[in-house]
Amino acid sequence: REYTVAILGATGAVGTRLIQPLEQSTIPVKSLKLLASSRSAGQTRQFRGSDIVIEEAQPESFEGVDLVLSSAGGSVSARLLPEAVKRGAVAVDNTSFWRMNDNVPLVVPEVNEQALYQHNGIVANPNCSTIQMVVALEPIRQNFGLKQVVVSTYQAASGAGQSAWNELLNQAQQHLNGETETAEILPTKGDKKHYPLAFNLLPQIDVFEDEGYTHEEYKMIHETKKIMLGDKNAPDIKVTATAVRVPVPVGHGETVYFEVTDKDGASTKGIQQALSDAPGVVLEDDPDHQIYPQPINAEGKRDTFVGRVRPDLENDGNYHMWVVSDNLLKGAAWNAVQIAERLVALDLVRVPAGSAELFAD
Ligand code: A2P
Ligand code: 11C
Repeated sequence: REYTVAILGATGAVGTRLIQPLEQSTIPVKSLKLLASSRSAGQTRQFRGSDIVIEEAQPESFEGVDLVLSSAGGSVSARLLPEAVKRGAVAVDNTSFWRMNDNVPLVVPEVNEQALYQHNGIVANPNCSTIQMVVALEPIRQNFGLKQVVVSTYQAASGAGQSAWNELLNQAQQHLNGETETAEILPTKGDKKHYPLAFNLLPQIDVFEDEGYTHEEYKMIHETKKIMLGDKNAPDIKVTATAVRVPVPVGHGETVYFEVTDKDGASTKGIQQALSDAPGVVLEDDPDHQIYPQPINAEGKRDTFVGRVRPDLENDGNYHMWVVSDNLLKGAAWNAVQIAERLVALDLVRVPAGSAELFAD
C-alpha cells in the first residue's frame, strides 16, 4: 500500500523539518500535499527532488489523504483535524490541542508504541520537553522503578516557533549594536508583557495557570503520566517541573532529578547501562574527559543525549541526570514521522468506524 500524505503547517519551524525525515522514512509516499495559511499559498518546497506548491489548508484539502502530519498551532488542529478524520485520514498532531483527550493516544514510540492500537484517527505527539524526558526516564523506570521526578528545563527559543527564534537572533544583533532589543513574542505570544531573551533567562514558558505553575510545567506533569502510565492522574509517579527559556536557538536541556523504587538494585553504573541499552538514547557521560550533552551537538540529530548521571549524596536512591535533544526533531518532527512509520508498519493507517463523531463539537 502507498500513502497520500499531507503536512499541515509546512512552512513552520517544525513543518519544514518534517520534510527530510519523511523523505528518508520507510513510509511509501505516493504523493505529498503541503498545506499552510493563505500567506504561504503558491510558494514551493522540494520533496524527493520535485517542487511541491503549498496550498491554503481547507477542510477539502484532506480529500484522498491517508496520513496528516500536523504542526500549524492548536487552533488550526482543533478546527481542521476533525475534518481530516471525517474524510478518512489519520492525523499525527504536534500541537497540544488533542493531547489530553481520552480518545487520543499520546505516543513516544520508544515508550508506549502499543497505545497506537487505540487510536481513533488522531494520534498526539507530546510536548518537546516531555518527549526527551520520558525517552530518558523509561529505561530507568523499567529497570529500577520510578517514584518521583523533579525536572528543570533549559528550553531553546525555537520551541516557541520560527518567529520566536527570529526574535532571539534579532535581539542578539540589536544588543551587540548597542540598540534596545525589540520584544514582541517571548516569553509567550499574546501575553500582556514581553521581555528580551537574548543575554537573558525567562522563567516563563506559555501562560501562568493554577498555583503559580505555567502551562508548559503542567504539560510536563500530565503528559509524562499519560505516556508512562496511561493516565494523566496516575498517582504512581510524582512529577514536578520548572520550565525556563534560555537564549539558545535549537536544543532543549533538562536537569532531571529522580528517585527510584529499587534503591538497593540501582547504581550510577546500572542506570548508565540501562540508558546506553535504550532505543533512541545516546549516553555521553565521561566527566574525566569533559564529555556531556550540549544543544549545539544535538542539533540536527534524532537521538536523546544523556550525561552527568550521578547519585544524590545525601538521599539514597535519588539521582541526577542531564538530558538534551533537538526540540524540533525528536521533540517534534522526528517523533511525528516515527509515529507515522509505526502506524504504517502496524497497518494502523485506517480510521475506525464512528471515530469522526468523537471529535465533532
Ligand atoms: P504560514 O507560514 O503560512 O503562516 P511556527 O510553529 O513556526 O510558528 O509555524 C506555524 C505554521 O502553521 C506555519 O506553517 C503557518 O503557515 C501555519 N499556519 C498558521 N496559521 C494557519 C492557518 N490558519 N491555516 C493553516 N496553516 C496555518
Ligand atoms: C516550547 N515546549 O518550547 C514548547 C513548544 O506543546 O507542542 C511545544 C509546544 C507544544 O515553547
